[in-house]
Amino acid sequence: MKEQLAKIKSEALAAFDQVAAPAALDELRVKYLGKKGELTAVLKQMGRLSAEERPAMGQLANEVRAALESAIESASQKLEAAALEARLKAEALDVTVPGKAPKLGHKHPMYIALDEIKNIFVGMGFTVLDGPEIELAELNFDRLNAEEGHPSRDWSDTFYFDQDSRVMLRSQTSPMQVRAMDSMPLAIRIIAPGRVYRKDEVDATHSPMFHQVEGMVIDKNVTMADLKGTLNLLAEELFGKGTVTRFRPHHFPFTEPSCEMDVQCHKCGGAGCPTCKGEGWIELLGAGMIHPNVLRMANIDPEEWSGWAFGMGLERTAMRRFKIADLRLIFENDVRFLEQF
Ligand code: 2NL
Repeated sequence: MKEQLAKIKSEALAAFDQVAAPAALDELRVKYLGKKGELTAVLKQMGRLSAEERPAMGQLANEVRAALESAIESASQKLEAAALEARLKAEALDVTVPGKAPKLGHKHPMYIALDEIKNIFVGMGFTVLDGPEIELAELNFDRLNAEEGHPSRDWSDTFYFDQDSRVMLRSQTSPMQVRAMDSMPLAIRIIAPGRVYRKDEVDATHSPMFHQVEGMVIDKNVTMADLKGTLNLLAEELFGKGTVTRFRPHHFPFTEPSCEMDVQCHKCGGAGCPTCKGEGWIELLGAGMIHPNVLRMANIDPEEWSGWAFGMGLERTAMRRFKIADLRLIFENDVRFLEQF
């Protein structure tokens, strides 16, 4: 029995010394110290010993058990330390490696142009408005004097949400000015930039979503001279001092009289070149004196108040400002393109 115990002890200690994983160590613990383990089996034979032999053998067995238990404990600690060491190695962090600079984006040329336009108007005392892109046809069309059957109200031109053509994606930012007339005390000086939607196919000059900025002034004794003076100033600020403009008669349902403003081609000085398609002039915006019907529908007395308004496409303005040839570049947002401005 003594030899059996000595053999178990030396075998077990050697095995514990070799063990490489916690699961294997646990298996060995069961093998030697478990209920059906080798040491337990030897202890079960103690009954066969004489009363004189038993205490010494019992003590020896206890010593072997204690030795195995402490060996298991130290093997387990060794495994834990090794696991920690391996983890520290695997998760090592080199704090001296240079950082990766985050890639910065670039301000979009159209927003550069819009910010210039905003600055020009804010400098003249205008307020910048923002508003919903999903609009009531009532505000987008009816309140702007666009009668039933006006071509822009057609389903082939406008994105409607419902069969009754009452809710739509705004086709211009003018509904913002209508809201302003309803909610702001007079006099009013505002601009309303934003996205607008029309059912156009994508090509070099068209997109179903584009941006506009509209502006409006309502005050007493406002005339076409105020319109021309303010818009000429806008042209000079955008395209340089001395920029020559011209106003051509036009028609909009919401203004009377209406006009379009051209700027003389900066490339050829009006002689005609590829930039202005041989015209000598480039169309910049549409404008006019606010139609009395539009004022009346907002409960503003056209005998007492008058005003002017304008609308311009932002993509086209940015394209002209930065000599961009294709509208699609404006929407692709390729940083290699954006970084040029
Ligand atoms: C264009 C022409 C224009 C307006 C927009 C406007 C708004 C109200 C009343 C009267 Cl609330 N007019 N806006 C006026 C004239 C022209 O836009 O060619 N836009 C791209």
